Amino acid sequence: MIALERIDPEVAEIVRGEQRRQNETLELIASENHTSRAVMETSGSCLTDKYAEGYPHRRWYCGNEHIDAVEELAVARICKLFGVEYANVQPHSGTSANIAVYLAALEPGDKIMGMRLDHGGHLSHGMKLNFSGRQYEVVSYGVREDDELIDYDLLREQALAERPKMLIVGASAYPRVLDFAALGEIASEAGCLMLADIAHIAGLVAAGVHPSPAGHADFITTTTHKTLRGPRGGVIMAREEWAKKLNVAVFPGIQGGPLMHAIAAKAVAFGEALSEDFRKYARDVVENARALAESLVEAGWRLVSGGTDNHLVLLDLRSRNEDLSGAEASGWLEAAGIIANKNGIPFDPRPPIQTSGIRLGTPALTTRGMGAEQMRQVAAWIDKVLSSGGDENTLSEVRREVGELCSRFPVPNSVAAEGNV
Ligand code: DSN
Repeated sequence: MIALERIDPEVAEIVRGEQRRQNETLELIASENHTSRAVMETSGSCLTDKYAEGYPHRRWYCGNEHIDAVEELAVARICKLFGVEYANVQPHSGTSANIAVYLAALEPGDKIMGMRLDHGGHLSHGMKLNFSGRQYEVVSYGVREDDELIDYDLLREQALAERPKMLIVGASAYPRVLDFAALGEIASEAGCLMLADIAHIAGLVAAGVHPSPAGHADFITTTTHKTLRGPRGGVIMAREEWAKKLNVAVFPGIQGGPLMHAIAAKAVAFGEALSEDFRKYARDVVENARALAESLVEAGWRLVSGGTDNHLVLLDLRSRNEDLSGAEASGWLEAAGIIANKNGIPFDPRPPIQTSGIRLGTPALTTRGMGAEQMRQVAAWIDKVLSSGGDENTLSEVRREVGELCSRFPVPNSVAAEGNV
């Protein structure tokens, strides 16, 4: 940050502050992670200066030989990683990737069937205020009330009765395995297309720790910055037969110039995800989530669906304190240096701004090198904070202990990790 320090000390101080915050707190937001220095460097490279509307060797502007090379590399690497025929690495985000799929495969007013947002789905899967809920006719499926799992028989009946044009599967807060093979069969039986949005679990899928939708879904979309541990962005994958329609849907359909610094950083992250180290990382993410879940259950907290198969845990606060909301609990945790988000739980009596749950994820702590021992400690702190009634002394005491643990596990992309601060 030498130039930034000199030219704009005000912004430099803000960036340093954020880096300190990341280093000194525990990041348990399930959708966040810490990228490698290589991904970070590429994101901040000269590729940010280049306009490259179009696709490799078919650009609107000149001077794209290096840009073409990096986009082709990103595409080749992600196709290898997920075993797919086609990928478009230009979407700016996961939602942009979904918009492009809808634009390529649906007409306004077509029926889509996605998971309810309040049962763990995503805004772009048909939420009424989102473009997806306004542009298309939406039917939603959810989880069973008794075990909080997707009921595949019920989903099949609903799909056969509703005959949507597209079944959308994937979630932001579902702690269990998604059976893509069963979902693919349901989609075929109902005669509809299937989109698997694997934004949360992409890293686990890439590493073979979660079943893959490849071969079962017509379209796969993902973000690149969650368990996949790349820069912010999105990707679409499909069979080659969809290539032309999807390419046109992304550009010129919904985007202009691609963010080439982000695409180059995606290439770096996909290269990292192809390594044996990354496969171990993904296994550790899941083992850590299990260790966190088991310790929370031992402390008397109820988890949605009773536990986890993936990287996240949804804790039902009512199980120990009927009066504690997710909004209040996440505030106490933040004061203690534990960063998590309030999250609705299935059949939540509280509104989304309050919620009865908190969502906890292990991707970022696992990237810092933490293991089961640290997860048990983190669970003990969470239990202590949530049982404290918000007592300031307790929160400060935990905050100090959290700081000590953080200093032993610096964020890998930070200067602290290199011993420079
Ligand atoms: N905001 C993301 C999450 O936290 O899951 C989903 O887009």
